[in-house]
Amino acid sequence: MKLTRRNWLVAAGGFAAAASAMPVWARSQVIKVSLWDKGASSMSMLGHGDMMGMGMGKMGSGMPMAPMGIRLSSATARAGEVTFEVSNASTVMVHEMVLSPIKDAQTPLPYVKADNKIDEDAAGHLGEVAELEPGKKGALTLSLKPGSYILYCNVPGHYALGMWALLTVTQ
Ligand SMILES: [Cu+2]
Repeated sequence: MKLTRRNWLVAAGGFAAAASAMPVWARSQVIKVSLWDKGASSMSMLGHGDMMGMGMGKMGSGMPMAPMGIRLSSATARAGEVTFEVSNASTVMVHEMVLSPIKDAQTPLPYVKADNKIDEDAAGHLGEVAELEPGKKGALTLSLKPGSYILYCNVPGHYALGMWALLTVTQ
């Protein structure tokens, strides 16, 4: 298009309208991640994670029984830059968020039973917001390809007690 003064104004006007109609996250998407637990009572369940069996492919996170979990503002994102704004909603416990790719929601993640945690290196560690004190926040920005991902807390015992959530990234 030849930019005469008149159609330049039209183009600029159109751009301004499109830009104002476009949500802020259109370029860099933001997913809010809340790391939660049921307070002091959930601490008594630590060490029983294996018995509880709330890891992926077993019982879903967010089940009423789970004493802790990860809540996402969106379980899907478009491929590209994604910013995870992570807040530890706990009043008593340190939590963190680690991101790994997964094949599907049934294949178990590599788990180190002795440590009661995921083998992050074997799972494929894409990034993390490590060990947030209660009430603290952190952020992580990654460029994600289409596929399935899992976000989990790898503080010993927490994954098995339900601290994980799935994220699907689409084209
Ligand atoms: Cu945790």
